Amino acid sequence: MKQFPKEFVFGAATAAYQVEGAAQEDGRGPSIWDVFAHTPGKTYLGQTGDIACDQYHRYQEDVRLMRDLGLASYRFSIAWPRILPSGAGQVNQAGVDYYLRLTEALLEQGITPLATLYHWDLPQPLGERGGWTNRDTASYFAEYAAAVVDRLGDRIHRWITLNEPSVVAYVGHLLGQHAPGHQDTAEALRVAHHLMVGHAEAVEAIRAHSSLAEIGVALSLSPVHPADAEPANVAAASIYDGQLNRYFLDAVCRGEYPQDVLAAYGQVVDLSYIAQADMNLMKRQTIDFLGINYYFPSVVRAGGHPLLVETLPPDGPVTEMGWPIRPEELRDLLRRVARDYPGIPLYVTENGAAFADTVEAGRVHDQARADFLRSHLEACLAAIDDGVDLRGYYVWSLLDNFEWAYGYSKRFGIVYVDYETQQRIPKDSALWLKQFIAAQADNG
Ligand code: IFM
Repeated sequence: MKQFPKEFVFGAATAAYQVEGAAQEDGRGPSIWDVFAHTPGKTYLGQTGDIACDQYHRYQEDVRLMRDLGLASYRFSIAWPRILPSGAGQVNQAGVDYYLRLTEALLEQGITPLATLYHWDLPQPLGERGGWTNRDTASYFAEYAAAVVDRLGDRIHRWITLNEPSVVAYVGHLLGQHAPGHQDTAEALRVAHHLMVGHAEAVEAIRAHSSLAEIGVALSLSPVHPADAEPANVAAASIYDGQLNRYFLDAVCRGEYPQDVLAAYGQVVDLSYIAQADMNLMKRQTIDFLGINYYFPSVVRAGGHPLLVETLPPDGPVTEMGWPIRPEELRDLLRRVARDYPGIPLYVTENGAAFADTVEAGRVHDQARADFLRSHLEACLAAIDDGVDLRGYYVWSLLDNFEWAYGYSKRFGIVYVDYETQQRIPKDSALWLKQFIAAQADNG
């Protein structure tokens, strides 16, 4: 295999609610995910993130694991309700201290922190005031971002505002499978817009509070293909691509929304909440890098609902999530983004796979995951060869963790977690990745 550029960053990613646990410790307030997960019937077997991987208490062990694997960077998220238990107002110093401890531990090992400010754990008090349907939440988010950057910005220089705003909007507010569990088209579209305003307000606030900050956003991007050449299906694929991908890409990279998507939305909902002043704000903000979370592409045909398409079942190999394994599409996606939004450095901020792992004599033989990682890293290399300015790759995830509505039933980690004992076991894929990273360094 060819070599990655010397400065290419190999990292691993997690998110606060999925790994930290300690849900009620040191003044952390409740989030919409605490409430959702504790509502009967919302998650697999009613599982919650109360304990998760207990990283809150075990971060030192996890940092040592990262060092042993040769990872250069850790992407984690900061829990808004640890910093501001009511969502706004008084900062909870104990929450800040946790992230100071984690960051210090990373820096001591030469591991660069990449902090996500919002990975879905909205403080419940803000949820009760409408959450992201309320325009005020965007401003509260910027205040929270400023409070965090004031306290951690001397040590953390790379920030991601939002993780996967499309998932927040559509899975949380249209499909109802994530917190807050609503199923309302108009609400989902309003949320999508307010997230983009929140991103823009946060970028402005972070820049005002730190001259060192490099700011990006992590978008979940999924290539969309029509099932066939039927004009209705081609049109549906194009709008779905606009809804999932272009809406968010255009907002963060160009400060505007795609006209065809606005026209489609305008047919089903009143878009008068999109204020010109907010669009002007979005236009003024730029990002320093774009994070791409890539898992799988979709093949679709027109569905019954103007904004919901029918997704065809995958026809090749799939992961434990039922997601098709298509590494070549990552190369195409990176090329497309680099072509359509030139001049923005890219990172793959999430990529990985769930498989049904088992422990045998103290080892986890997850060859399928190692193959998945190898093929997707090859796709990254090919994209770099094509001229794409790709600067890093973060595997999702460092650890098996709380997979949202699926609870602990899906394992995405390169490190196995025994949830009874909290024992960590690096899987074969982690050992493969370690060798791969070491070989890159040796040849560099
Ligand atoms: O676990 C999630 C993560 O929180 C966001 N991106 C997708 C992952 C796998 O579903």
